Amino acid sequence: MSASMTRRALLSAAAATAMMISCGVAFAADKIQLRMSTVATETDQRTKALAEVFGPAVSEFASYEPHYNGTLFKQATELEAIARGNLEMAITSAQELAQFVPEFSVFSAGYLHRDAAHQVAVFNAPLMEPFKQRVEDTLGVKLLTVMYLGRRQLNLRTDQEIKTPADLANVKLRMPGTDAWQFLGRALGANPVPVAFGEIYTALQTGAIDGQDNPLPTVRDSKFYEVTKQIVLTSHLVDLNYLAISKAVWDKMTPEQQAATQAAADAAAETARGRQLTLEDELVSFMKEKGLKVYEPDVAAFRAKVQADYLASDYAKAWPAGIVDEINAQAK
Ligand code: KDO
Repeated sequence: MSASMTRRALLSAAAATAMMISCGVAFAADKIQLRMSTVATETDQRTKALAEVFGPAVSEFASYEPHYNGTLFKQATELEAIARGNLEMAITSAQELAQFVPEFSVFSAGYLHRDAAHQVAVFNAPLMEPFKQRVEDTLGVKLLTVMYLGRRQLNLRTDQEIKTPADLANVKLRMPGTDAWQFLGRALGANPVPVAFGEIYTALQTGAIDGQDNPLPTVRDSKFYEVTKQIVLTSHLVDLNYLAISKAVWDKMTPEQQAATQAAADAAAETARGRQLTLEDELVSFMKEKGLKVYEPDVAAFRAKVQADYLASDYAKAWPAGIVDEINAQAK
């Protein structure tokens, strides 16, 4: 091959590459950017399902860009970020929404949702429509789907056996930072301490807190079992998160794109729910193998105190009349 032919070939290859790159850039720029911020890890079942199921399903028209471990926005600041147009998507919670739409605190109440199926039934029931509408009107946030986090259990670094709420009287229990979370900690009988999710491990390790509460898959994923001694199976909150998207971004989508985004969100949530439920069943033996004590306390005593505290609280004053009965009626 002559030198000039090699040069011509190289030049045309370079030109083709440049064209591909510029097309690619133009193509990417045409796509809807969906930055998703969460404090969850990359190995959490929900974020994994979003990356595996949601991202690919919308990839023709949107670029799904997840940011984990609170690196883009800190815990509980994501909703404001969406409201201000600085973020497109987040995994949020009823406790966070309650800061802006007080009646959402009903979905943060302990011993209310029975299980994962109950969460889905409630989210899709007509009773949920005014809640979703208020979030759209107040924050410009659309709640796409409900994600199952799991049954929250107490996970302590102390040895003392916990039977009833009275046994938690002097326990410094880490709860997430918002008021609705702190209230749950007090309703359990503990002394709640606000700590961001990403700081729990160190706080347990150093003894800044006596314990934390999260579902077993989270205890394993974030390795809290390494720095704790026991798990008390209170199941005090069948916890949920919502996948949230900016309403402004949603409104710019075509009806076909909206339908695809909705279906992708539901499919990812369904995948994650199945995996999370399987893990919850398996992880009791995992925790025991790791040397933790795992046992049931007097759950009826916890349920009675927690439910009574919620019903007597200021939160309950913001709940629409009859809503607890309507939520209960969605349970199978
Ligand atoms: C937590 O901070 O304990 C919590 O479980 C609260 C949930 O609402 C959710 O934010 C969750 O953290 C993260 O998704 C990490 O699992």
